[in-house]
Amino acid sequence: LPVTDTAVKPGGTPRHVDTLIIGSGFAGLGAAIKLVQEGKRDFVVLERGGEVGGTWRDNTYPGAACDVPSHLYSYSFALNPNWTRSFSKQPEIQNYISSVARKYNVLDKHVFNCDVQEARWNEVNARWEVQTSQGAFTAKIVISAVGALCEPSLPDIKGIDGFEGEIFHSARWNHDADLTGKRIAVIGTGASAIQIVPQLAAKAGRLDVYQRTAPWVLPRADREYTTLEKLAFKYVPGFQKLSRTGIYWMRETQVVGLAKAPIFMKPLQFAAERHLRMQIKDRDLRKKVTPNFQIGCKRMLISNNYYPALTQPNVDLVTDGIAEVTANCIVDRNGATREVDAIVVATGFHVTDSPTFAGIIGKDGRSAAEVFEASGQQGYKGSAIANFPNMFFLVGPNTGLGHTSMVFMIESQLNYVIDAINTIERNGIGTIEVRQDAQDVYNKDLQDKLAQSVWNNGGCASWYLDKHGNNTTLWPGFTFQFRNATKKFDLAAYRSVATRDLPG
Ligand code: N01
Repeated sequence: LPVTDTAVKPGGTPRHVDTLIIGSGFAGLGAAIKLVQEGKRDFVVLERGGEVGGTWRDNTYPGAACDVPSHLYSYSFALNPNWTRSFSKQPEIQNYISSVARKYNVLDKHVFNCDVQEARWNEVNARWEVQTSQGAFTAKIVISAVGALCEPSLPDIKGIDGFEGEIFHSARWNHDADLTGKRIAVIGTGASAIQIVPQLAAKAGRLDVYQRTAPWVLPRADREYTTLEKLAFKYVPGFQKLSRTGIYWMRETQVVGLAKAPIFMKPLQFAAERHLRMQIKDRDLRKKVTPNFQIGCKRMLISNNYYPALTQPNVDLVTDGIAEVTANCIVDRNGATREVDAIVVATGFHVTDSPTFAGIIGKDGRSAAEVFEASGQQGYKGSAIANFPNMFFLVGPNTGLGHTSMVFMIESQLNYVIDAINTIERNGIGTIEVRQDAQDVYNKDLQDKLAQSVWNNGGCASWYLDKHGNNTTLWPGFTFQFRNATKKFDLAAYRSVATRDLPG
């Protein structure tokens, strides 16, 4: 993709835009498209990578694929009749996102390889001042669309920095490293790791999988679409929408069990237990991979080849914990030492403690990191946060999901944020900020609901919870309830100042 906007130079006069979008994954790209559709052209998208795609651009590890069916995991306004299989692989999803960016003609609004270092609210000028690796910008409105799963979390293990072999995070795969025949360790057994392990098992001389917590794994109903289905998706009116609606409701039924009544999760637990029994015959190994928490508490994983990979003669599941890494070995807590040539760190992301929070400085000079430290990561409808005027968040606090498509949530937020921007324009508003009391009431309700959920009570530690044990990431209801809540921008929940009344 071309870098089409190089108008900004370090040290030059800041470039001013009405709206500045940070990030161009599903959320930021969607915002750009919606702004254009509303006839708004005075905006820019700052993207630290070299192309659109966000997490789907970054996660190129072998086996990377989505665990939500593609016909649902796509924009409602850009359905893709050409998906080749039920659960698409990363290259196909990345191609889809790139093709949407081209089709809707928004690439010339992007500044690629542009790392946003700081966004600071200037109260006097009622502007955001944004410092980037490609110079300074100012904007009336900022839309933060950086995503929740974008900052790799590296394990704090003694000696790991001194490891002399190949070492990289799952989201920063080193494709130049030839791992064929090598002794490899994978740290972690989350959604990324269970896709990587079967691929590495097929090529490694020896593969050690370091498991801290055994995940629940369900069968993956993945298959290539038949020619007939492909034709139907393309040519039979309504077929694709029908399929999308079917998937939506099938997934949505899980909410009852996840958010309210764990008894409804029992059928899924039986399915997972059966899957384990069928795929692993060795009793000791089976015991090691049997989870010790309620299904759904952590992200439920789906795979048909993870358990079989663990049974391969060249694969060992290590559950003794890691005490230390040396120049060429991993030492477990029992003192056993395993030599390795490469370590794949599949240890997830900084979600509730993202380093990006430190670079957003709000109204009273406090950063988002400081605000969240004091009161937890709270927002209003996941889209606005008190203390951060004229800033909207996509995939903000409590908009995450453990069961279905994030694209649905993103599109709900897009409705809300675009309606907010139109409201600001229509009413001649200069600054707008969600009222603290509205945010507090909203969060009290969320937390009351989350208190009944399996995510909070299921006996696990997960990235859904922050360091205080609060669930600041997940939406606790049906996604159509979030869609309803974000249908219209509710100005009454905000405090605003008209442009004509601003001091400047
Ligand atoms: O990360 P994770 P992920 N020492 O945080 C372990 C989405 N996603 O990249 O469970 C040893 O889930 C940690 O152990 P524990 C999806 O939403 C989707 O896999 O904390 N181990 C865990 O096993 C997903 O939830 C798809 O005890 C350590 C693993 O590392 C999210 O991304 C594919 C450790 C981290 O798992 C993140 O998934 C991929 C340490 N110090 C990702 N620190 C699909 O759609 C952590 N661990 C298919």
